[in-house]
Amino acid sequence: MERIILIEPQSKEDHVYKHVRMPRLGLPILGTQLQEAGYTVKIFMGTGDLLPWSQILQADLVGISTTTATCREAYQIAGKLRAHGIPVVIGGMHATFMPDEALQFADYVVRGEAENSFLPLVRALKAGLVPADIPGVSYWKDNEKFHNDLIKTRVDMDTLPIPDLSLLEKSSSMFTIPVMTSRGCPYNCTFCCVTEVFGRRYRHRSTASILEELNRYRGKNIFFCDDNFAAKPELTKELLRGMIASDIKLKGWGAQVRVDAAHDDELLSLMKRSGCAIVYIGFESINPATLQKYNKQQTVADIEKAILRFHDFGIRIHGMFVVGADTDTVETIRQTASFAYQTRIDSIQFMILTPFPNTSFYDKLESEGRILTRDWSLYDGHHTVFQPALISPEELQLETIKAMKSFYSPKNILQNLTLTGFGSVIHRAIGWVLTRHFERRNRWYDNLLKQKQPGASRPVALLYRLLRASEKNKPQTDTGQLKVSLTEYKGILYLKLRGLADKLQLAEVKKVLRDLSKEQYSQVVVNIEGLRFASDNAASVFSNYLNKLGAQVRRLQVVTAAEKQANYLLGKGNKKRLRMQRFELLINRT
Ligand code: B12
Ligand code: SF4
Repeated sequence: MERIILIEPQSKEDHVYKHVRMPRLGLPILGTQLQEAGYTVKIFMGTGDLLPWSQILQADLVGISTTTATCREAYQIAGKLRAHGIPVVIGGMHATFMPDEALQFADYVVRGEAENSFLPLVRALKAGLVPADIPGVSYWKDNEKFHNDLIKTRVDMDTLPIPDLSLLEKSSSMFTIPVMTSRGCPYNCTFCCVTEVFGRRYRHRSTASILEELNRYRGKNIFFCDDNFAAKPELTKELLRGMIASDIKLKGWGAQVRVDAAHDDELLSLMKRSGCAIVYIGFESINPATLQKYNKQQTVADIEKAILRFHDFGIRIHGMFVVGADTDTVETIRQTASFAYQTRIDSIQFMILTPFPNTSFYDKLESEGRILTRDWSLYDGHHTVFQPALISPEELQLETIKAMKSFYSPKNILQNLTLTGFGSVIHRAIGWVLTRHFERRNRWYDNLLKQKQPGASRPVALLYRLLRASEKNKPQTDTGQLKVSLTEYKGILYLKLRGLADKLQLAEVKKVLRDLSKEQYSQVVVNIEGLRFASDNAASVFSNYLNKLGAQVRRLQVVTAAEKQANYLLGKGNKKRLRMQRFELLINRT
C-alpha cells in the first residue's frame, strides 16, 4: 500500500463554477500528510471520463472527496475502481452527512475533518487491520456497516502541513491559489452545512504560519477560502499588517467576508493596502423576512452600507444571493436583480436555495414532503429541487436565470469601469457568456419541471412501443426467455430485464435501448438482477449498449444482483478496457 491516488470529482452537470480550476484544500492537506509519511501521492480533479485511468488503476488505494453535487460522480468512479479490486475510501462533506449511502459504493468512509483519521486508516489497512477504533471511520464487516464515533477534539490548525499543491496534476495551470487561515463559523444560517463539519468555534492558524505559506506565492492570485475571513477582525488585521511589513506582494487576493467587516475602516484600509482585489459577501437576500428566515443576522441597511464602504476603498464586490425562501415571490427575485444593478455590485451569483442534507432546512422540507428530487447532482444551487411556498418550481428556476441574464446584460458590462476598474468589466463579460451558456445547456431541466406541473402529459406512447417490442421476443426454450417490463414514474423510466441474454435476445434489447435514447428521459433505471449472460461476449455487447444509452440520457443506473454480474459488465480483469462506463452500477447486496 505505497501508491495512493486522491480524486476530487467534478460534476457532469453544467455549472458556472466548473470553469474555476481550484481544488478544495482537503485533499492537498491529506495528500501532504501522506507524502510526509512516505507514501507516493498524486491528486486528480475532473469528471470520471476525463481522468487518467491507466495511472489511477496502478494505485494501491484511492481516496475520493465528495460534496453533495459531486457525489454521484464520486460513486461512479468508486464503482469502477472497486470492480478492479482497488480499495476505495470516500470522505468529504456529503459522505459525512450520508455515510450509509456512501458506504454502498466504498470500502471505507471517513466522516468529518480527516487529518487525524485518514493516515491512521491507511496505516491500519497496510497492516491488514480492521479500523475498529479509528474515530470517524465507517466500514463493512461481515456484510454489516459499522460507524465509529467522531473524535471529540477539533483539529489544531497549526499542526497541519502547508498543503503541497504540486501533488495536484497540472497544478501550474491554476489561476488562483487557495489558502485557508481558519475553520469554523460562529453563525448558524439555516441553509448552511459548514458548521456541521468544521464546528461553530472559530479556529485559526498562527500569523507566522500563514505568512510562511503566502511567501511561496508572491506575485500570484490568492483566494482565502475561509468561510468568514474577518470573523476576528483583530487577528485579520495582524495578518494583513504582517503581509505589508514583510512586503509579500501578491498579484491580488480575495476572500469571503460578512457585511460586518465594512464597519471597521482600519480593516478596510489594511485590506486594500495588502492587495485585496475582491470580497465575496453572502448578502443572501434583500427581503427582510427572508434574511430572518435564513437566520442571517444582518439587515438590508447593513448590505447597502457594506457595498458603499468596500467601494469607497476601491475593493470589488461579488454579491452572493440565495433565492427561493418561503417568503420569496417572483417580485423578490426581480427586485434583487435591480437592487444589484442600482447599488453597483460588481458581480453577482444567484443561487437557488438548496436543501443540503443535514441542514435544518432539509429536515423541514422533508417533513413537509416538499423535496422534488434526491438526484444529488442537481443540488448545486443552479436547480430547483424542492417545492417553494409562494411560487412554482418552474417559476423559481426560470426567474432566477432571467434575473442573472438581466444583470449580466451586455449593456451593463461597463457600468463599474470608472468605479472599480477593468476587473469588474471582465467579471461581467464572463458572467454574460456563462449565464447564456448555462441557460442553453439546462433547458432539459426547465422542461422536466414543466412536466411535473399538474396536468402535464406523460410520454406514454414510447412505453407502448417498448412493451410491444418485448412481446415480440419468442422464447427459445423455457429458460431462455427474455422478459422486459417497463414502468414510468415522474420522468424516471424503470426497465427490468429477466432471463437469458444471448446474441439473439440482445438484438431485441438493442432495439429497446435505441428507442429509449430518443425520448430524452431525465433518468433511466435498468434492473438486470434477474438477467443471465450466455457468454462473456454477450455481457460485453450489452455493456456497450448501456454505454451508448448512458451517453444520451442524463442519468443511467444499472441495478445488478451481485458483484460478479457487475464485474462482467465492467470487463473486470481485462486491462484493455479502461474506458469509463457511462452508467452507474448499483449492486443490490441484500
Ligand atoms: C473553496 C470553495 C469553493 C471553490 C472551489 C471548490 C471546488 N473545487 O470544489 C469554488 C468557489 C469553485 C466553489 C464552488 C462551489 N461550491 Co464551494 N466551497 C468552497 C469552501 C469555501 C472551501 C473549501 C475548502 O477548501 N475547505 C477546507 C477543506 C480542508 O475542507 P474539505 O475539502 O471539505 O476537506 C476536509 C473534510 O471534508 C475531509 N475530506 C474531504 N475530502 C476527503 C476525501 C477523503 C478520502 C477523506 C478521507 C477525507 C476527506 O477531510 C478534509 C480535511 O479535514 C467550502 C466551505 C468549506 N468550509 O469547506 C464551500 C463548499 C464546499 N461549497 C459548496 C457549494 C454548494 C459550492 C457550489 C455548488 C456553489 C456555491 N454555492 O458556491 C460550487 C460547486 C463546486 C463544484 N465543484 O461542483 C458547499 C457544499 C455543500 C455540500 N453539502 O455539498 C460548501 C460546503 C459551502 C457552503 N457554505 O455550504 N467552492
Ligand atoms: S452561510 Fe456563512 S455565515 Fe452562515 S453559517 Fe454558513 S459559513 Fe457561517
